[in-house]
Amino acid sequence: MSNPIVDAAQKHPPPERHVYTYGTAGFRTKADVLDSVLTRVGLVAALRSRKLDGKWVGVMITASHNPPEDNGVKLVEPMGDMLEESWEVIGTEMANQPTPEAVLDYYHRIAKEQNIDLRKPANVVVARDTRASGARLLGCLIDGLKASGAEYKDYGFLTTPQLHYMVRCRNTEGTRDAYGVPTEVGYYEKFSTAFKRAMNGRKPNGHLTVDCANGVGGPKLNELYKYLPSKETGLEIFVTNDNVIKPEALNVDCGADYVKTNQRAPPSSKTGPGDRCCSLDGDADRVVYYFKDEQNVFRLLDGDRIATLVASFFGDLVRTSGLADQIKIGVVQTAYANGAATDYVEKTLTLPVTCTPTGVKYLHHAAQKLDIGVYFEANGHGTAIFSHKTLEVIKNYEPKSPSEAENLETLRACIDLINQSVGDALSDFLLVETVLAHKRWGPQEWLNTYTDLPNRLLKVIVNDRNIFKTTDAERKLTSPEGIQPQIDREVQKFRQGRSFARASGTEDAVRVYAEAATKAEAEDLARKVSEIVK
Ligand code: 16G
Ligand code: ZN
Repeated sequence: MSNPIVDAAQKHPPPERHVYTYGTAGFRTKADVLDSVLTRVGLVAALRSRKLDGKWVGVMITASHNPPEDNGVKLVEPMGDMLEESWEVIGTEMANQPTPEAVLDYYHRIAKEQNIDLRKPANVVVARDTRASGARLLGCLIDGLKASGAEYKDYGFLTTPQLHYMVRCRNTEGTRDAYGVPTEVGYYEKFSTAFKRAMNGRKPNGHLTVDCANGVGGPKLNELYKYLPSKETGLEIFVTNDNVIKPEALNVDCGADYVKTNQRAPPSSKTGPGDRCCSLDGDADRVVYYFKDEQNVFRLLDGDRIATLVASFFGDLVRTSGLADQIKIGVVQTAYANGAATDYVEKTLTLPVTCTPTGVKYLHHAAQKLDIGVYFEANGHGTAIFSHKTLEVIKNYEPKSPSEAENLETLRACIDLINQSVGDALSDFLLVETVLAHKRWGPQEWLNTYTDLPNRLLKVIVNDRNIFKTTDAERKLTSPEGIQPQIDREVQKFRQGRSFARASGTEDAVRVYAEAATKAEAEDLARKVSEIVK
């Protein structure tokens, strides 16, 4: 007798001898080997939703900043968090089941082990970025969802953070924690209204050029911008690289990853000195700023800079609203954060810094432990989140003066302006524009807050990257044995030297980061450490 799950798995068989891993950003690889994975992710999503009593879970089809021929898929928890770690293992095991019958057996095994009642409803929200393979992969996913009897809501094209937003909205609808209206219009209205409130009559100083990586962020920004008419807000945005009709242009010579990795503006950029620019990545969950200075030199304002800017702004707002005794702010970084940024937060802003391993979920979890947690990876992934207690404090506080009242109102508006479910390039750049307008800063004043230590990132191809194990938030290697003492000895020879090596979670390589007092020393240190690792 035929079984719908066996049939679906049969319809989308895996290629031979391919091993899949649910990594830091879900499954991600060449799109043409992902059909079977998508069908099985549909099954896992249904199980996960049933495990959580039918709450909505999300499935996003995207490969972010990867080249156009790649694709990927990741699962989103009911409040918009990344999938719980034990379920990443389930995802991996499901993807690697050899036969349709094994898929069915595994499905039932998980249901049994996890005490999942398969008669319960399952609810899944799905969306995708603009990749050419997206439509086909969506079909594979839906076959899996249907086979497991899940209800699903397909939002079509969304940015990754919009999908996270929809999931959170759907699960909080009608409750005290209602996050918003789970529609695209609801998203635009929420963030544009919050921006206007947060600006409170201020106007941005000059225009902003936004490079959308030729990804889904382009059309979505154009839509959002309709809710922020420049006549009313003073926000003048030039949207560039927003061509999604040509999917082969995605992330090519543009986007946040290009800018951060090459430390230069996209070749198509035509901006002049002092013009503010920012670049999103292919699914709009990352943003970095940059500009050309008076000498026409490219200057990057990366995730570290956004974190310091935002943390300093919240520090001011909390103080000037009269809440400094009740709310503590902290910054969460990874080992890639420039030493000068860490120093600036600790010594100038006098705020505590936590360091976590690479990957949004680690930063997010660490930030959840703080009253206000500002977290950003240097590459531009990040946001700020407010604890439940902090939200209550801010909601209930009675200001003692007109100036406290005004600052409190700005703080309240910022809570709505920030996508609390995940780092969101669109919401992040509106926040940066807000802070710059309040501080009356241009990009040069922002850059002047501290001077980055020269640094170098290298990719080292090794025989087996899995032998590289780290501790101390990836800052030290525990395996292979004997390597860390050699790195330490090298580092000591350099002024302001710091270096670490870690296995990439997304590529078959080890990454080596080094910083030191001068560019030449940073390069030299990175090279020496790479030699040790090889
Ligand atoms: C993934 C992570 C990103 C991290 C990157 C590191 C998410 C959503 N994305 O793209 O945060 O910076 O991996 O890549 O968590 P690596 O391990 O290859 O250096
Ligand atoms: Zn991304």
